[in-house]
Amino acid sequence: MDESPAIVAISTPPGRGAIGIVRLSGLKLDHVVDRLFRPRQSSRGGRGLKDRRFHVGEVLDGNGVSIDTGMLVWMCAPHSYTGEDVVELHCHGNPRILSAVVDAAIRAGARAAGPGEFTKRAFFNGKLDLVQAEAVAQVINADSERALLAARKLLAGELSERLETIHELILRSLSHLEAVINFPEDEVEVADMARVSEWLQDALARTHRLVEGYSCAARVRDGLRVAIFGRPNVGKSSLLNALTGRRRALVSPEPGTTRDIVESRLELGGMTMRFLDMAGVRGGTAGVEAEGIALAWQAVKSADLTLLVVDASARLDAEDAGIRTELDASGCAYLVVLNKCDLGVQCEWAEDGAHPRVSALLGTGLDGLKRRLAALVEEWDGGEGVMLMAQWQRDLLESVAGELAEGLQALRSGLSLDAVAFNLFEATKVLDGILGGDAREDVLEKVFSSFCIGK
Ligand SMILES: Nc1nc2c(ncn2[C@@H]2O[C@H](COP(=O)(O)OP(=O)(O)OP(=O)(O)O)[C@@H](O)[C@H]2O)c(=O)[nH]1
Ligand SMILES: [Mg+2]
Repeated sequence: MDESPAIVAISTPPGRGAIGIVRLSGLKLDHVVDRLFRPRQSSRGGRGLKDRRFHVGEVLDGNGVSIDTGMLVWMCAPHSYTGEDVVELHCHGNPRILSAVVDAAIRAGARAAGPGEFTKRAFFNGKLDLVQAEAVAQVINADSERALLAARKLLAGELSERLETIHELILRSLSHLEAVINFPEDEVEVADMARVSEWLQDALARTHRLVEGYSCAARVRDGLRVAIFGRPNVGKSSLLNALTGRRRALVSPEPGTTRDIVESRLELGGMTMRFLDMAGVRGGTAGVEAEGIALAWQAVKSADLTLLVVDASARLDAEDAGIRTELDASGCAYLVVLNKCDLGVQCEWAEDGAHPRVSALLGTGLDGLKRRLAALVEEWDGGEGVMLMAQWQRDLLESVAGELAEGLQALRSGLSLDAVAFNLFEATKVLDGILGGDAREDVLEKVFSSFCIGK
């Protein structure tokens, strides 16, 4: 990015705060800073602004008039986030002040930054690879403890390292193959080809592990979908409200109250749970209620877990049993929750003592239910090895796996080594694309368009 002009953006969130930060990046920022900032005499010390030090002074409008008293820190190229000169102006966190500073910077020759443009420059200047650039957005957007941890692993380069290991195994195989292709007269040991095959199998297994971890990663990032399901009037909406501590869904003694799906979130066991309340299921319905029931079944089938709520104060209803049979048949993971226990427990399912007993009305038993749910999180999390991939990364890795499998197949069936080498070469190209060595415009667009301005 030779002729990249200086860019400027507000880097703190919209609204008021104790401080607000305006950030600039450019190849040389001296001329912009001269017009934007006048250090206090004492802070100038006769030696000008120093690299990586805070300086107190007046933030100027570009014509020498003060907008605010604030602080400036200057990070000289190349040791900065973007690899260019980076300057941060820390002002009072009033949106008027901050936008006046941005205007002043623009008058002094900078231009307004687009979404993710600082990180894009960091990427182009080799400060981060594309996987890490994507991770920056994930770190900012993570909304649970586990999502944040996973995003930080990406930013620290754990996924990049794994991809590089795969890349390395393929390159090693390729260079072996090329040697054989170019010097066929040198007797090649059969053992050599066996080693190539081992490397490729290792690469394929590693790729598969990453691809398979995607669904866990998506759950860690987006939250678990937990459907609250059951007959009408058993207290599903009451349970949604009680669990999440918000009055999100309407509650009434009238069966058939809820029709649409209502979502409310809560972090449990470090993971976001997206509780979904829905219409109660019963036979003989028509119209909007029947539509609501169809929606509910759909949601249950795509949920990670279902809470099958029953009214424990009454004998079991044939409809409860019917719903449970259907859940069993469809292979959905579910947990029976006995509600309305404050009215006494009559329900046959309570006899084995295995199911959580709650009263959504009084709030009793909810801690126990939350502990059960939090314990389940470990099952969904996928453990240490799971990498928080974006879908486009997963898709590209699938094509790496495809090329590797084809290459291995060709090697085993004794096809020409050129054919094998071709597959391996394709696989390395795709891996380069993921890491950004050979990034396509559409991939860059995907990564950086999800950023906020100022990052
Ligand atoms: N005693 C008692 N009443 C409850 C409890 N939970 C819910 N209720 C009452 O049961 C009635 C139905 O509650 P809702 O939460 O609307 O039930 P629902 O399952 O969402 O019903 P639909 O939306 O019609 O399917 C309301 O009158 C609630 O106050 C509970 O734990 N104990
Ligand atoms: Mg309801």
